[in-house]
Amino acid sequence: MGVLESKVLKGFVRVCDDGWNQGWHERNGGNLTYRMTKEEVEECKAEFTYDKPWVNMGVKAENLAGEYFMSTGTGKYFRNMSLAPEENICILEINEAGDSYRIVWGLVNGGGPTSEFPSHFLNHSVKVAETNGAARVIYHAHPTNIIAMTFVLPLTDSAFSKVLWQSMTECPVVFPKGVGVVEWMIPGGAEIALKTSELMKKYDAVVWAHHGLFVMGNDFDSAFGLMHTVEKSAEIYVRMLSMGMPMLQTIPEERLADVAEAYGGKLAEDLL
Ligand code: 2HA
Ligand code: ZN
Repeated sequence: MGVLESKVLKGFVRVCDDGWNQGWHERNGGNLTYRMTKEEVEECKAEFTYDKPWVNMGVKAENLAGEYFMSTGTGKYFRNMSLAPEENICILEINEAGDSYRIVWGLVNGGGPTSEFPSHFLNHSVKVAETNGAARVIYHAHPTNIIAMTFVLPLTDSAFSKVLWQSMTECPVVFPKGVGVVEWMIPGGAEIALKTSELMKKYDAVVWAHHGLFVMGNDFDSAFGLMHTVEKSAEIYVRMLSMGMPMLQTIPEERLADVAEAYGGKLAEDLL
């Protein structure tokens, strides 16, 4: 079976289509990376070529040496992914030092992986260590309401976590650890990558002020679901503020931990 017929590519492209349909990916906004399993690499390997040059990433993660990643291409549009995956997506091999990649499949008309690959790569490294290898997906999108919130709330982990937990009852269950917040920074480089990966040691979702959201997941469903849940909660909060009526009631702060606990989770109460 070839890459285009593989289940993993279909799952990858489905996230891109779903994100586009949610309105989170204007123009070339957003990016997605997936760390392939050994079995998936074996399944696709017949189509890999090893003649492209190694590219140094400016960041290093020894625990990702020799891994293979599927990545959206830099400058590519999410709305086009499903039309021509081989033009818009690539598979990368990481070298033995864990500091360079080479393209082994895809991007047939040229190009490279997402400009945010350094951020994705360091976040993968943090999450692989934390989850003992279970974590596979890093997803970045530009959801409208979470971005809007970064103009009116203090840019702190506690302010965002509390508002998001209180705006929809599912939230303390879905992300009991809360969310991290990175102040406005220039996207695409090592600096924002390091800052984000520091926060990813504590959280599975990190807000980039005036830009978007980064999430991790063990699989496509959990990464997409986390993005969707955070943005849905942000949307409810923004709509509530937009009604021009005073807030009469909300989920009691002192009960947030009980919601998480009812579903087996533990709320990061230090954020309250
Ligand atoms: O891929 O979203 O953060 C474009 C971006 C950069
Ligand atoms: Zn972005």
